[in-house]
Amino acid sequence: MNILLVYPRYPDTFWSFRHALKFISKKASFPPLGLLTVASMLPREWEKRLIDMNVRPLKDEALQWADYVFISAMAVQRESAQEVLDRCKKIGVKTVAGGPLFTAAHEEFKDVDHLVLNEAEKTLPPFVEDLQRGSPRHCYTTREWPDLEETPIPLWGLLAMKDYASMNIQYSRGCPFNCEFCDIIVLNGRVPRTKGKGQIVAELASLYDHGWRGPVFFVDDNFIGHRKKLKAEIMPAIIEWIQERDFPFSFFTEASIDLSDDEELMRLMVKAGFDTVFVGIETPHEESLTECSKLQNRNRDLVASVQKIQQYGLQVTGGFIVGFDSDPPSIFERQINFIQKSGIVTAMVGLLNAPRGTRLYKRLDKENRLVHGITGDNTDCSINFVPKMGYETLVAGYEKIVKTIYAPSNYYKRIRTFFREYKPYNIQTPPYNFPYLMAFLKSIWLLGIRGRERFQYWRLLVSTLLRRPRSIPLAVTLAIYGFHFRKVFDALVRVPSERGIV
Ligand code: B12
Ligand code: SF4
Repeated sequence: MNILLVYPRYPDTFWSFRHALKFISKKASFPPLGLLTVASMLPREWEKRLIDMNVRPLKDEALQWADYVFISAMAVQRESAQEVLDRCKKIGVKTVAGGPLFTAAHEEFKDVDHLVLNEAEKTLPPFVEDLQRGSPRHCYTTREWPDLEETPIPLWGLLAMKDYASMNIQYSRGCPFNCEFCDIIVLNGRVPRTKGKGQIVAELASLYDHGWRGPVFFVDDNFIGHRKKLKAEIMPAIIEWIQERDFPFSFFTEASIDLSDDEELMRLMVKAGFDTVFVGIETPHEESLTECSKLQNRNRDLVASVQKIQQYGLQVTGGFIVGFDSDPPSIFERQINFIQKSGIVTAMVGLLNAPRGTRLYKRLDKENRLVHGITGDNTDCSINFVPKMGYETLVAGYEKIVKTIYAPSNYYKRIRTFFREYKPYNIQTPPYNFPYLMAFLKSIWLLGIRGRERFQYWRLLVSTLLRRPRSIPLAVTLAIYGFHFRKVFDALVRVPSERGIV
C-alpha cells in the first residue's frame, strides 16, 4: 500500500515566519508533527512518503503514486487543503483527512473519502483494520482521550530536516484552564495527558540520531499543565540527557502566566535548555479577563509576572486579543502601552474569534451574533461575530496597535526593554557557523543598509556588542523577526474590509 502524507500550504501570516526564513535559508519553521506521528502508527510494511507543501510543491506524479493521500490541516490551511482534495478527486486517488481543521468542521468537506477525526491514537487503528478487511467506513470519531503513552515516536525519516528552522516534540495534550474562546480544551480536553520520561528521552534521542541540532519546540497546549510530574520526573530526565550531550538543542514552549509563580520550575526549565516561552496574556483589562474566564491572569501585575520570567532567563513571547465585549474604547492604547512596557518583543495581537465548539461560540450563537466561519488566522482582520464596539472601530484600533508596536522605533525600543530584564542562564557561544554568518550578513544588507530601520538596527548591534556581546545572535534574530512582522502587517492591514465581516 502506498501512502502519501500531505501537509497543505499555510498563508503568509505572523506565524509563518516566511520573511525571516529567507535569512537562514530555511523553507519552513516547523515540521508537520501530526502527520509524522500518524505515519508512525501505520503498518510498517506500507510505503510512505511525505510532502509538506510549505517546503516543496505537490506534483501530480506524487499523487498518482499513492493508493491513499493522507491530509492534515489547521483551519488556516483550508484553501490549500481543499485544492489538494480537488486534485485527488480529479486524479482518482482516495483521500483520508484528519487533524484540527477536519475535526472541527468535517461536515464542510463532503469530498473526503475517509474522515479519521480526533486523536489518531484512537481512530486510526479501527480505520486501518477496516481498510485491511476491504470495508473502510466514511467517518471515524471518538469521545475518548487517548493515553499519550500510546503515542509512537514520529517517523522522522520521512523528513528532510535541513528544510526546517526548528523541530517539534510533544509532552502533553490538554489544559486545566477554561478560557471561553479556546478550542484547545474542545480538541484536547481539560485534563492534561502526558508522556512518560522514557518516551520523552527516546523522542529527544530520535531527533538527535536523525542528525538534528538546534531549536526544538515543545508543542504542548500548556507545558506546565501537569507540574508535579514535570518537576519530579520529566525535567530532571531532560537535564541529564541534554547535559550529557552538551546541549545539542534549545527548547521553547507555551505556558500559562502562573509559570512566574513557580521559581523552581523556571530554574529547572532554563537548566534544561529552555530559552523562550509563549504566554497567553490576552489583555491588560481586568473585566475582559473575567469575561473570557482567563482567571490565572487576573489579580496580578502582569508586567511584573512577565519580567520575572525574563529575569529567570526565559524570553516571553505573548498572545494578545482585542474585541472582547468588555473592551473599553481605550483598550488599543492600553494594549500598546502594556506591550511596550513588558518588553514582549514578539507580540501576537489578534482579533477575538469564536472557533466552533467553544463556549464563546455557543454564547454568541445564543445571542445571534455569529456571522460566518473563521479563516483560522486571527491576524488577518477577519472576525466571525458582530463585535460590541463595531467592526470598523475594532479594526481601526487593531491596525493602530500593530502599526505602532511594529514600527521600527517602538519595536527596537522593546528589544532594549527586554534586554534590560533578561538574564540568560546558559548562553552558548554564538554559533559562528556558515548559516549564522550568512544570516548576519543578510541582515546587515537588508536591515542595516537598505531597511528603514537601519538607524535602530546599528544602535542595537553596537549597544549589544558593548553591553552583552554574547547576546548578539539573539539581537540579530529579533531584528530579523521584526522585519517579518512588519512585512506581514503591512500587507494585511491595508485591506480589512475585504477579509472582515463588512
Ligand atoms: C505547533 C503548532 C503550530 C505551529 C506549527 C504548525 C506545524 N507545522 O506543525 C505554528 C506556530 C506555526 C502554528 C501556527 C498557528 N496555529 Co497552531 N498549533 C500548534 C500546536 C501547538 C501543536 C500542533 C502539533 O504539532 N500537535 C501535535 C500533534 C501530534 O497533534 P495533531 O497535529 O493534532 O495530530 C493529531 C491529531 O490531530 C491527528 N491528526 C492530525 N493530522 C492528521 C491527519 C490524518 C490523515 C489523520 C488520520 C489524523 C491526523 O492525529 C495526531 C495524533 O493524535 C497546536 C495545538 C495542538 N495541541 O495540537 C496548535 C493549533 C494546531 N494551531 C492553531 C492555530 C489557530 C494556529 C494559528 C492560526 C495561530 C494564530 N492565532 O495565528 C497559526 C496559523 C499558522 C500559520 N502559519 O498561519 C489551532 C488550530 C485550530 C483549528 N481548528 O484549526 C491549534 C489546534 C491550537 C489552538 N486551538 O489554538 N501552530
Ligand atoms: S490557558 Fe491557553 S490553552 Fe489553556 S484554556 Fe486558556 S487559552 Fe486554552
